[in-house]
Amino acid sequence: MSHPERPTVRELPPSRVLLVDDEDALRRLFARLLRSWGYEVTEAANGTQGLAALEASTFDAICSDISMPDLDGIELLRAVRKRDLDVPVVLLTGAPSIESAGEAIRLGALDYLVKPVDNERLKQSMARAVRLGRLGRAKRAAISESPPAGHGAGDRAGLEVTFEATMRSLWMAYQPILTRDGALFGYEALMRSREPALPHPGAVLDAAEKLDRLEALGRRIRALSAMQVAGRVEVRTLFVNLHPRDLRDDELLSDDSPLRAIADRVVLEITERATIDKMESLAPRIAELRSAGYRIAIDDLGAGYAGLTAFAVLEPDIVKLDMTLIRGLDGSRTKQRIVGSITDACRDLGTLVVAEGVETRGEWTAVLDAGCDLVQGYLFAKPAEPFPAFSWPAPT
Ligand code: G
Ligand code: MN
Repeated sequence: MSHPERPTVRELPPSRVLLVDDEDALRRLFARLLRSWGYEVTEAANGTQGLAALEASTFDAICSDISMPDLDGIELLRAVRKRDLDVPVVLLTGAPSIESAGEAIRLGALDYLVKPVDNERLKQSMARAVRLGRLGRAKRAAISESPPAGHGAGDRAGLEVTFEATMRSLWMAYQPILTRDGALFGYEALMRSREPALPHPGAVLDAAEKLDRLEALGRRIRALSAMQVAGRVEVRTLFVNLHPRDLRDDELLSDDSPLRAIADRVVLEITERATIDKMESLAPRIAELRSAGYRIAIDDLGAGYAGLTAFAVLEPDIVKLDMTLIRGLDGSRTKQRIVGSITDACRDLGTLVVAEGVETRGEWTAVLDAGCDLVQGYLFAKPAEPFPAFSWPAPT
């Protein structure tokens, strides 16, 4: 039979507090208080004893007097920080001074209380100290048990290591883009990572942005895809995604650039999501890229930005409709109207329209009805290692 009073939450062991004060009577009083609040207390009569206790075991928090002979509270705090211990320290003083308060803050004391200390104030202060101390311990335990990836994005050094591993593990997936008749038009190159800590392209881009490595990432992506496509003459057209930052990289135009060497087969995809600001200043750059032989596509058209700025400035050779417009196109009159008017406008301008993210036969039929020139999506082929085959199912 189970015990009805058994607690459902696992009980934590009592938090451990190191109490340092050279006045015996006062120390005993504080110790009694701390124990009455449920802490396990170790007493030290001065800073040197306190330091010895810290070397012998771990504590969740320290409560220390400041003025003590030999090693005082500030010196103790300094010694603690020098040992890389981030245990929270609450300082008590009978003789407050601006100097000691300033030094306490600089060394990261959690609190600075003036004697006679209000019990309730001390109780709150110690509760906070112990909570933080426990958190610090849990974090250190988690870090020491997990590989560098576990350090999380907050740890720059860890992120750098992970990012370098990602750069080495980078590979390009390709997804076919097909004509209305099911002929191969080209492939879109899509960045993929084998690094478990940064598995998604979005996470790789975020890390590159945080580390200011977007340029290196973009160059690697372009070099890899250019290398894989250069010798494959059957790949007539290669679609490459550019981060808005890549537009500024002169490498795209350099004679040594592997992509530039095949520029007349390359369509640069510029996402509508990010280029909306400073669009005008892009115009000269786009012109340069065009004269180098590249074609330009607007990616993710209709992803939420209603304006036509991107269209007017880029004068794209190709537009790629955002997947959200394609999803359920067969069932939505509104989406059909939007897609239909885009394809009408593009026909007049001589711009080809790609329907991206076609997943079902129904969507496919609707895409053809709406007048899209090119199709891409899981229905035909998922992105895969170079160069995936595709299927051409009979439309419904
Ligand atoms: O932003 P951009 O349009 O470049 O993103 C293309 C992404 O869409 C790729 O990561 C690719 O894997 C994914 N994708 C390609 N085809 C489909 C599809 O049919 N359905 C869905 N949900 N995603 C797709
Ligand atoms: Mn794209």
